Amino acid sequence: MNTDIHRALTSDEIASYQRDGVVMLTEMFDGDWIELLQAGLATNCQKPTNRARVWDRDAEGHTMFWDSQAWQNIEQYRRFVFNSPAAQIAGHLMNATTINFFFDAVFVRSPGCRFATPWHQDEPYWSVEGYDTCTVWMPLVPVKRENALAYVPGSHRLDPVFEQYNFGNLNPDGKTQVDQVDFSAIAEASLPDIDADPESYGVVSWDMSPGDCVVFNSRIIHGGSGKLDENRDLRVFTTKWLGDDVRIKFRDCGMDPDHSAIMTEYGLKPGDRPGTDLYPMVWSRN
Ligand SMILES: O=C(O)CCC(=O)C(=O)O
Repeated sequence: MNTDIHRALTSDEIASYQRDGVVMLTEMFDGDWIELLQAGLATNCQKPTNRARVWDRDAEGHTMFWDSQAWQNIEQYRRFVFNSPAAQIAGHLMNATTINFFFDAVFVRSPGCRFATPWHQDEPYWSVEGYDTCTVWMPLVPVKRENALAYVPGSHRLDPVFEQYNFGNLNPDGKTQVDQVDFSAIAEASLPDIDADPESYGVVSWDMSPGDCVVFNSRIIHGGSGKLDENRDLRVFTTKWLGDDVRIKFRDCGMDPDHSAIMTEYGLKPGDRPGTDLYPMVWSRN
């Protein structure tokens, strides 16, 4: 298994990430990493964490399953977090001195699932704050551009606090203990209506194969994905990474996922640099 970066990032790729807040990188992970993650995901789906839930179940039984922070229980995820090139890729794109791991999340759509993820940013929901946060989004099966996650380039630099979707609403089984957010008291603007005119927002997405990844700044507006043909599923593994300016923040509007309780248990408080075994430092420039 190749633990080194599979190929050097080009200066154009780094510039695209810095300018647009998103870049698609082809052939960054060799087949061994994909097989490892596929095995990990199979275990994860059989033994979900207590955070897991179905986000959507339609009348025909198509589902979208989500889980998060399973890496401590799933050996394959742990190996990926500590040994794969993902942290190094994040470090180079964010021009970081150190990279800490934040958490994993999986998005599993059954064949024919039409569910599209609502447009949103990530970082405003999180129990941390910082510009240098990113996600590595990896499909473990081939995905067509129209079914892959989509992004609004440059939107990571928008200033307003947006009124955003409460993902706690995605819960057809009525599972309790779901993280809730309510941005209404702090929102300065509505989230733009991207679907009304995707072209005018310059929305991008890509055809992707296993081994490719999209890295996106956690403040970029992203959504879509899904709308699958009956013979296509979509299994996505994501990891979230923290660069230099990130600090713990507990938000009055709620957090999703809300790590405030476990952070407190680990002695982390607002203003601290995320660390400890919960958010291990995985890469440093030296
Ligand atoms: O893949 C998806 O549908 C959603 C992914 C997402 O929103 C994320 O990783 O932040």
